[in-house]
This record gives sequence, structure tokens and C-alpha cells, in this order.
Amino acid sequence: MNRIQEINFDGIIGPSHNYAGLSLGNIASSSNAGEMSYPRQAALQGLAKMRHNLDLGLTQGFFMPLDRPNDDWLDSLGTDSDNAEPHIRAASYSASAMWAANAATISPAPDSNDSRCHLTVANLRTMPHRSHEWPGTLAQLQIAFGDKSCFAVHNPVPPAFGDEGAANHMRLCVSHDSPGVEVFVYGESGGPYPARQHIEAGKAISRTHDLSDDKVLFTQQSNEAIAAGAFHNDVVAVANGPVLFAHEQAFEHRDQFYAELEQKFPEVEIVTVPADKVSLNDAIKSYLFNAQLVTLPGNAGMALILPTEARENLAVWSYLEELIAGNGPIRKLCPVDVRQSMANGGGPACLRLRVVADPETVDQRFIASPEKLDQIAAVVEQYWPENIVPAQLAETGLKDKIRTARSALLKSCGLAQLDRG
Ligand code: SUG
Repeated sequence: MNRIQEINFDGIIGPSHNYAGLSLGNIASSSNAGEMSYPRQAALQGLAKMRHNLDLGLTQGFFMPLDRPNDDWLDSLGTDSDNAEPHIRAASYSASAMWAANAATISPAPDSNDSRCHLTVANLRTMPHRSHEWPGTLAQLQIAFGDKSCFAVHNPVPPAFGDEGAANHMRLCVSHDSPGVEVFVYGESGGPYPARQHIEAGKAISRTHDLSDDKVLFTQQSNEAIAAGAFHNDVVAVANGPVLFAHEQAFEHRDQFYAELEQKFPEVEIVTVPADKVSLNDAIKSYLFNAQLVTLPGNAGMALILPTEARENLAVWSYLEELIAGNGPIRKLCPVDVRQSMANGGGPACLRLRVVADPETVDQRFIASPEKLDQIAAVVEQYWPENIVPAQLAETGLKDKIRTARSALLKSCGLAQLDRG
């Protein structure tokens, strides 16, 4: 039996989750800078989302938070967490690895000429606080996807070329286990905010993943979307199976992109949300497109796992109700509360990395079950700080608490090998 299916790996929200305003071009991050965060509540919200998706009959996995503060990174900058300047210290403490959509780019086995699933860890080089995530992420990918007959885990693209992983990558296919067309979305610099994904990175990944040219497409994210705060493509578009769900203003050369896509993948079903129904600003504020678009088991169609913020936006919710009342592929709306992550610009789709593979070929320590999620929640309840304000990051007591919390989680998940020293 072919057991290749989509597995959503969510980043467990780490004990150092805080609002330091580190991401220029990410409006939520900038506007919540300095606010009090609630790491325990944040992690529990993330776990509740995973439980919700398990209950829908989906396969769920998770990744561990990274070791923070990142002493190796501080050391390479000639400092440490006691002496670093506040913005460097904040960057070393960031829990940003929770947004697993930025962990790596994935090309499933059916797409690759060597019939293996390829994963390239993202260099995240544009934002200092994210640029030091990749070694910790790579260590986990190498364990989780260590079976070399099924997986090839690649080092990051060299840092001159920005790569933010699956957040700028879409795969269209008839079903998850059949060959797909992969779309690499990139930005061009020149606007008010950085374009984090470079075309050179997408091209490099398409080559190292051994994809055929006729199964690959490159398209530019629209400058106006980046300028309006869509710092990743997954803030304005999402794909699943044969469906592309995108805002009218998501792509710089939309008509040309759609024509190329239809030519390479004639089965595509494009659902474009018109700006006169949902403005770009409403789309970005509500994170409508940062939904997980998932295929429900048993021919039940597709569902959108949306942030509750989408339900609170009148224009967005009216559009969505109209959408599911129609005869289209999207049949169900499931709002989930991930407000703690949303306040840093990370919706339901940011929190997960999709890997299409046979779950039995993955290290089982990374695969979720209701019991394991309960066990993780108990560790979070016991060890995660209740709240943090960025000014507290200078306190040794907090540093010790964050380290103890992560170590307890690693131990409980049988992953103490990821602990420091
Ligand atoms: O890279 N926020 C993240 C949000 C990432 C969302 N991911 C996807 N769209 N896939 C970012 O901007 C904020 C950190 C801070 O300000 O403390 C932050 O890194």
C-alpha cells in the first residue's frame, strides 16, 4: 500500500517566546514590540491546534524549540548573553523557530528524479534573529529524516541568497502521493521592506532537489504585497493538492504565472480572492491566506484551518461563508486560536512544515499522538514561563528557567541528544 501522505510538523512554541519587534516588514512584530508575551499560553495554543488537526484525521508531527539564548551565535559575535547589546541579546533569545514553515523547503519523493524526499534547511539570512536558526533546525531534520533511502537533507543555500523555506514554495498535485509542480515565489528588492526570498535560492533548491524543469515554476511576489506587509508569500497565497487559493494582488505577473501554471499543470483549480471583496490590507491583518489548506480524509473535500482573527473581520468572513456555500473545493472553515503567535506575525500555516512522506519512515519521536501532546502540555504547564517582557531578557534567572524548560521537554520526548553540552 502506498502510504505517502502529508504530515504537518508544527514547531513547539519555545519558552523564550517574546515580542522584541525584530522583523522589519512584519507589521504585527513591529506593532507589538515591547509588549508582554505569554510563552506558556502560546505553547498551549500551538498544542491545541495540533490536537485539533489530529481530531480531523490528519497526520501530525512536531519539532523541538531551539536552545535559547544561542550562545554559539553570541560567541561568534565575540559576546555573551550578559554583555551583548539589547538588540543582539533579543535576537539570541528569539523563539522564532516556532514558525516551521520557514524551517526548510521540501520536495516530496514523487517530484524528484531520484525518488527521494528532499529537504533544504532555510538560511533565513535576511533577519539577524532568524539567521542563526538553521544549525539547530538542521540537527533535528537530520534525526527526524535520517533514513537516507527515503530522504536527502541538504545544507542551506549559501547566505548571499536569501531563502525562507516553504513559506515561499507551493506544490500543486492531483493527490499528495502523485508527482507535482513546484512553484518557487521570490521577491525583488527596491521597496520599503526587504524581499527575503531570492530567485537564486529557489533555482539552487530546484537543482539540488533533482526536479525536472517542466515541473518547476518561478514567479515573483508582488511588490505591493511586500510593501503592505506580506513578508512571505504564505501571507497572500496557499496551495493544496490541485487548488491554488490566492489574493488577486499576490503575484507581480499574475496572468503570466497563471497561464504557465495551467500549461504545466492543467488540472489546477485557481481560487482568486478579488480585492474588491477582501482588500490586501484586510487579507494581511486577518491572515486569511495563512490558513492551512488541508485535504480531509474520506472525500470530505478541503478545509481551511484559519486564525480566529479571520472570523473577526467582516469582509473576510462574509467572503469565506460565500466561498464554502458555493460548489468549490473548499468545504469547511475551522478557526483556531493562535493569538500569541499571531502577535508576532505567525498564523496557523507559519507554525507548520508540510512534509509529504510515509510517516513510518520518519523518526517516531517527531510524530504526534493525543497522548504525546498531553505529555508535552504537562511539561509546558510545569516549566514554561508564564510571561516575559523583552527587558527581562537580561536576567540570569530567566535564562536558567528557559534552559531548564527546554531540557525537560527534550527529556520527555526522548530527544535529550539535542540538549547542549
Ligand atoms: O519571520 N516573526 C516571524 C514570523 C514568521 C511567519 N512565518 C511565515 N509567514 N511562514 C518573521 O517575521 C517576529 C520576532 C519578534 O519580533 O520578536 C518574527 O520573527
